[in-house]
Amino acid sequence: MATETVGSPAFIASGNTKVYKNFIDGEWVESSTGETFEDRNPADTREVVGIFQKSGKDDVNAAVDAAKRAFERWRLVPAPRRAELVFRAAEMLAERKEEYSRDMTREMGKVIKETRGDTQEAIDTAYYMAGEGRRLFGPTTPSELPNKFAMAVRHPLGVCGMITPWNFPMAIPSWKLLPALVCGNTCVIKPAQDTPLSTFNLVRTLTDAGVPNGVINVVSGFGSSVGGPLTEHSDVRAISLTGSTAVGRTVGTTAAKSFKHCSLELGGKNPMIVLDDANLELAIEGGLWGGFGTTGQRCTATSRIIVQKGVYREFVERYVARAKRLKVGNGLDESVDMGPAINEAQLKTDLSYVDIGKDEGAKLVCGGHRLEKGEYQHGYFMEPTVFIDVEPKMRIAQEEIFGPVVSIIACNGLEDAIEIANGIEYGLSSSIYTKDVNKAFVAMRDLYAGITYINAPTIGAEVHLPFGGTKATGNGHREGGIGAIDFYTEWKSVYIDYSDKLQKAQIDRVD
Ligand code: UN1
Repeated sequence: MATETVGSPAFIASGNTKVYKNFIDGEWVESSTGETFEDRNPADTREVVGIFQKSGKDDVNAAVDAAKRAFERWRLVPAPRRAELVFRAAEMLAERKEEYSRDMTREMGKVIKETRGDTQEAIDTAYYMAGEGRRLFGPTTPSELPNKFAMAVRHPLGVCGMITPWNFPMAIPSWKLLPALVCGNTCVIKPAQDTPLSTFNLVRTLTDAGVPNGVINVVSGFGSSVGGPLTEHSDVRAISLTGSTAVGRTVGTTAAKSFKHCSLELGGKNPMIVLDDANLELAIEGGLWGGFGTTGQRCTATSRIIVQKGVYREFVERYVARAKRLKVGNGLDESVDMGPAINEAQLKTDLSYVDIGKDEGAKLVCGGHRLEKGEYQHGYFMEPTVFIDVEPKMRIAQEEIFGPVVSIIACNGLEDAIEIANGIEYGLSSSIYTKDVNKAFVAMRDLYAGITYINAPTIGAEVHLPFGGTKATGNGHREGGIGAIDFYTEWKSVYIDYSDKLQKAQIDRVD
């Protein structure tokens, strides 16, 4: 097991609470600012899960310098060898899965079943990317000239900066770190300030598996003092951010100034269409899981359900009855369906959208309140909330809330549903419930989003397929699958002339 004893270099004990350090050049170090911040349990804010370094620009600079030096060695380690370390980390993560999942529920709040899934997603990514170490294929192709050979090879970029969110505290860091490592890059990661422990757990596992000093560096802290300097740093060649569309706009603009590769995975307002011929029970179950799983705090959350008029009343009645029965509570209790919001600011946002929805004239039929009594008094809990008779242009149907608030919209049929589904600024995930194969294929073609599910809700992406979206959801890159390898490498075309003559490509041609 990975349980640390007090006196570990990774942290020092302060009473019952561990003070975690930054990880730079293979050393656990305190931040140059001398300041720290607390990682508290959102289900019970009396519990401090850990104390972390509140780092600044000097820490970012030290981490980037270390990563830059390490790159000179790491890029020369053969890719299959780099991948073996990632494979070993997968095996170790699998052994540590329960411990790390419990840590994650304590720092993030989502229920233990889901944090086990999050850790599993990092394990899956590690096994998948370990395999890529023996591929990293590039094309070879005939040259247009005699006695000349042509091929394209993948090269690493150098130092890659990563800024990760709190909703998938281990899975999303793994989507970024593991392909970057296999491709031969070195990394500086800034974990979300609400959930740094899970990133530390992942990085410690990679280090235990043998990833050398300086190849991965962790600098904890806040966006302005860590994320900003990382994005601006001239030695950082790529930035990968998962976060809000507003932050993405800033990071993208800043990264563009120094021509960094930049991957942005941003907001969503994901529609699930339910047609008259759908298996209604399946759609209800899917809509509950997609809407209230992770307390609605997924970029892929099913935040809009668009239901055809023939089944609208029945769907609403049964969906709401089930939503009312969901058990809210501390995610470490296996019987709980939905944990708290991540923090007070998020809870306030969620509740503010309840007022917005009511003011806009949508009908609140479930939830809408903070839960504050008894077992809830020390956490950021809220009832699963459902609005019905929502108009497509209302703010609750347009804006990403990132909480347990579902908007149900009536539609006339497939065409109308697709128009409503696409009528937002985002394009991450989408779904349709129908038994009609023709309608399913039309939806696959016409839903303008990076992901479409048929007869499943908008969540549940697998790591070997592209993950990302259209419009304000991103800037055209995809995580997961081969897209990640594309992002963390750049092409070099190589021409080898064995003719012993000067050959001039297009110039030599005689028509
Ligand atoms: C997210 O929505 O923020 O697709 C990430 C899923 C997970 C990842 C979601 N594998 O549900």
